Amino acid sequence: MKRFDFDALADRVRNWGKWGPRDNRGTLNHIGPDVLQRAIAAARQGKLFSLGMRFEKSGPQPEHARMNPHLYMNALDKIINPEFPTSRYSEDVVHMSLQCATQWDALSHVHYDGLLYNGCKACDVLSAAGASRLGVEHLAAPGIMSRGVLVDIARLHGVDMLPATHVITPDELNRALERQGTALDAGDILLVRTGIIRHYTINNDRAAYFAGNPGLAPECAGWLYDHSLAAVCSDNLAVEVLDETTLGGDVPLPMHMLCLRDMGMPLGEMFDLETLSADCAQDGQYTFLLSAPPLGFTGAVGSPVNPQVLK
Ligand code: UVW
Repeated sequence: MKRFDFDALADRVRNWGKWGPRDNRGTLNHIGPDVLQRAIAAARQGKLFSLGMRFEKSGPQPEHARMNPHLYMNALDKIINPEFPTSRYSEDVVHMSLQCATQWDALSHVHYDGLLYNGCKACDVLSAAGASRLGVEHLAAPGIMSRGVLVDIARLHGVDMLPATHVITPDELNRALERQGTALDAGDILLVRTGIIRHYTINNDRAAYFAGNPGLAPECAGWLYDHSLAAVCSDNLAVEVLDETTLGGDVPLPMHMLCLRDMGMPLGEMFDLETLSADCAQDGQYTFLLSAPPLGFTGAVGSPVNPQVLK
């Protein structure tokens, strides 16, 4: 994206100061009691779904990328009390990149021109010990819960999976919602389905999952802002399209910058929307209660999550 166009859009969507100078939650502030009541009302059938990948050694990250989870037992079959030797316990440890599979990006994840969301100076906030502002712990409490809305772009085009080069426009988001008969409200969390996760979850092909991704065009940041959404998630790696224009333009990863840094909108990535998509197509209900609290790692710039949907 050209820096000139980018700057105009960034100015338009910037939410700095809107929820106070010490705010760490950005657009999640759109989720108030009314929004939560509406979210609860969307759970009416008693159908439960997980949108989380498994966290395991054979996870989605290819070699030389982020670290897939490595789990080992640090206490194995241990006796609790020698007087009762048949009562035992085990414990485990995991080494992993916090952003290796289904995850949230916190508002401290990216920045440009030396500033993070709300005008926080990167040099003051970021250190090897973590982020002193805008860390994921602020998303973990009181959590991330709202009405979720699936917008199924793959189904709009009648395919299981969009091609890696597909750039989703605001017009396509509108057309998919219209086709589904779904209306958005302020505070909703949008789940954008591209189907690209099937490369990993169904075809077991990590390389294809990581070889370019369909996703949102940078212009969609303005659309998300205009709808006062609380967050946006997708089944792809980065919510935004990953191609030479977004990785190599004047502003690399423009949606990340516009959403996280300017708007203060958390990004949810690698959400597995396949089972949910099939169910929504079958019953015509594309709205639901979504609960997706990250783990409260203090100072972390992202977190694993097991998002849950209740219809
Ligand atoms: C990418 O992998 C590009 O996105 P993120 O850093 O948000 O995971």
